Amino acid sequence: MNLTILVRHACLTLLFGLGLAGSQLRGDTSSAAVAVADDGVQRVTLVGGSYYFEPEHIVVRAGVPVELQVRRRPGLAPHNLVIRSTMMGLDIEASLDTEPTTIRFTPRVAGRVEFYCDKRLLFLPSHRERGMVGVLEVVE
Ligand SMILES: [Cu+2]
Repeated sequence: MNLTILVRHACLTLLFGLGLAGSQLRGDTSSAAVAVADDGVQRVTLVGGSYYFEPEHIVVRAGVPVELQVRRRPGLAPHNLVIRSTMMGLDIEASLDTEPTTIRFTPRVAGRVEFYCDKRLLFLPSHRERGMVGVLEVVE
């Protein structure tokens, strides 16, 4: 009897552990370390939806041109992309369409900056507050 309870507990622990591992894996796929192409450009695709960015973590190199291809998932909610960092020399604000648009920039220095959607409906929380936010990480 006691053994049955013990085994059941072990099974639940295992399932819980697997569940955590699963969410960890999902988090990993949402991160993109961008490779430098033969022509010296770092190309990455960023998709916005209600209310997330995919990937939500982008890693690029400082001093190397970036081509960010952005679009949004179909839907009624308007979305945009804002990336602002005086230090990195970034001042980007672009509305997202279902058709891809290319944004070009070269981050000057290493660091981390949040990218987000600043849309909001009336008095409701902004899309950024609802989770439409990610991190652009610039490394040397
Ligand atoms: Cu939005």
